Amino acid sequence: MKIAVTKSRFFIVLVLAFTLILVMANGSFATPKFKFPKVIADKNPLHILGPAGERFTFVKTGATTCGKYVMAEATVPPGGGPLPHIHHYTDEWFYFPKGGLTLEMGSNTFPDLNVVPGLNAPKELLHMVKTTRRSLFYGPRYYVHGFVNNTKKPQKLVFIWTPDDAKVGITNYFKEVGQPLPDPANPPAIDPKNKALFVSQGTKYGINQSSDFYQYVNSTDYKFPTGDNHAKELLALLSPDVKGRQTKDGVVSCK
Ligand SMILES: [Cu+2]
Repeated sequence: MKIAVTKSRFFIVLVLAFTLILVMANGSFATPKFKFPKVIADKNPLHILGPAGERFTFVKTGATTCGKYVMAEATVPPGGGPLPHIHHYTDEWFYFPKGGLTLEMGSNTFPDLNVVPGLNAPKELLHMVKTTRRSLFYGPRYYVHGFVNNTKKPQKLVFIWTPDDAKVGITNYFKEVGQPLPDPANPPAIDPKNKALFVSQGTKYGINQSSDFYQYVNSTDYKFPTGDNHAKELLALLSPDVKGRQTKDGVVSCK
């Protein structure tokens, strides 16, 4: 009997070790595929070229979601993506329809806008993951995070930030630091002036934005934490814009 128990324990340990090896070799954790709901876009959505190269289409903003969230679809060119940064006022979801992008996330929180890793706090170890098709990730406020397109072709990404306050929301941040994008298929070259604004204007919107990859970071690994992606909360947040509660002009009545 004792031998049988010992054998089964040994077998469980063997399976766990084998799974861990597979996960580490692959460099990414398998995430359940997320079915992104069809959100009814605002009419004449705002197009902005982000200083990190993202071609944003702001499908919804705080102006039409009662300040609850902003949703942007983005195309990220090869090499594009923001350097590590921290949000203090907003939580963020990242949805990767085709995968392809590499997401980065630290494990410690930095709840004070004036306490910055590498400046007056220890630098962060950043965990990376090569995202897969239809994966959804949640990035709560106060964590160092970023992403990069390490592939040779443009990659898609959908962002949701919550809330989107009229004064300090993400929409206004990108309006101030980005460039107008009249034709998303033909983006202009990124102006260094906008890259500088991206960093210098961040704190006004509750964002610490680094200007160098290793400014907040001391090292990286591929041990991305398998946390809750808060899919249920995201679906609840988006639901007023999925189930047809809009008025004719697409604006939800905000009471
Ligand atoms: Cu972010």
